[in-house]
Amino acid sequence: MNQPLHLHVPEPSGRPGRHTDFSYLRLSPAGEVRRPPVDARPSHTNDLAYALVRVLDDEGRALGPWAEAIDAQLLRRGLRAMMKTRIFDARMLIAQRQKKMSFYMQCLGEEAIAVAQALALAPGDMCFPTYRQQGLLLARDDVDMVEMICQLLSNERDPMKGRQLPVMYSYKRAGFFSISGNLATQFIQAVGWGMASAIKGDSKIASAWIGDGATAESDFHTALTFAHVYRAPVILNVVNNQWAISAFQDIAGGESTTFAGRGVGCGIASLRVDGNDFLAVYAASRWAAERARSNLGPTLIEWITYRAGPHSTSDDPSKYRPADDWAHFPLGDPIARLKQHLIRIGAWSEEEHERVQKELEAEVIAAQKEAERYGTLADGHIPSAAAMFEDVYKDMPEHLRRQRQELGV
Ligand SMILES: Cc1ncc(C[n+]2csc(CCOP(=O)(O)OP(=O)(O)O)c2C)c(N)n1
Ligand SMILES: [Mg+2]
Repeated sequence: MNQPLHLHVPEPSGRPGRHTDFSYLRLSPAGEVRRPPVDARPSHTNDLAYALVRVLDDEGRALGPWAEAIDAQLLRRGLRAMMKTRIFDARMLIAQRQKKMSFYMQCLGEEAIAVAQALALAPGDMCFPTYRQQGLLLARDDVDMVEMICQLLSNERDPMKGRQLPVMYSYKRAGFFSISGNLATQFIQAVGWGMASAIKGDSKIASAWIGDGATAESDFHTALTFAHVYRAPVILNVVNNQWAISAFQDIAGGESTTFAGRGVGCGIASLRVDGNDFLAVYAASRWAAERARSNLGPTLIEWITYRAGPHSTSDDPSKYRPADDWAHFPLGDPIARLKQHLIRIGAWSEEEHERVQKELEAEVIAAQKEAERYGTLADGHIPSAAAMFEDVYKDMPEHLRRQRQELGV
């Protein structure tokens, strides 16, 4: 008899009390990976889907063909925005623990991905983010932090009127499409939006966001087919932060291949990039944006990063991975790495870092104080129940009017 068949079930090397062997990441040295011309054929990016585009080395030097001449002022803006995002997350996490809001999700360790891409896109472009791209909003100066916190607190000034989970923002004017809790829908929506932009003869592009785990949804694959066939003007971001709640990225199909490889397989130009390297994120985003804007079609970018915090305030990662895993993650901390680079080129200092940290903490605290004046979940100042009947139809139909009366609101 032949030997009995068995299935392979991927298992992470690290578990609570056992260190992760990060050699599975397959890193390339900084500066080593080539930069193809912006009009490269998708099949000519095959090697880039399995290597790792990196610019910053461990000493903070910018190396290789992806190291662009970037104005130091822009990099300082990027560092500030990442610091602000981290401070914002830390304060909101505490507010959730104080029961002022029902739920919160941090992007700790992943700040560079949203912030650098926000700086690489143009006004009018539309992002279809997940719940971990708050950096897209916090990198801008036209989104009021007070309003963002009101949404988190589900208070009387919540622009979503309590109809969305906290963190599920919506800012059309800032190119930030309403967040869907249904994973992977972002990809098909962004490809559709990009196709519509092309059908209208517009010049705006779309940017789609998805996590490693959510790529296992069929929407991901459908979006890749449409994007490839019609050469939709879209950036397809796959944020591989190694975890999908408690499921390791191998379970979604990251073992012995890459998520970027899926793109090349579908005829889409694809890059695998160090997501904790601000300069690499900025350069790769610009490359992809230029392709999209020049009718050269979509680009899939897999960002390698690490979800340093819990999945959400409802999660306890110490149950399924080593508690100190992030400290051993070989791509480090995006804020520390950009700070080191800026100090190295004489555009930042330890003193300035400390001063900006204090300034931003004061800014976030002031915004939180003001937002709390309009109520928190703890003090019951939540939107009126009457609001759930509004905005459903242009004119309220009779049956809803009756139901509202029955509720007495
Ligand atoms: C279609 C769908 N399935 C399952 C869930 C529940 N869920 C919410 S977040 C999550 C994990 C997502 O992991 P990943 O895509 O890697 O993104 P990350 O949270 O790591 O940023 C799951 C399973 C959901 N919201 N939608
Ligand atoms: Mg993930």
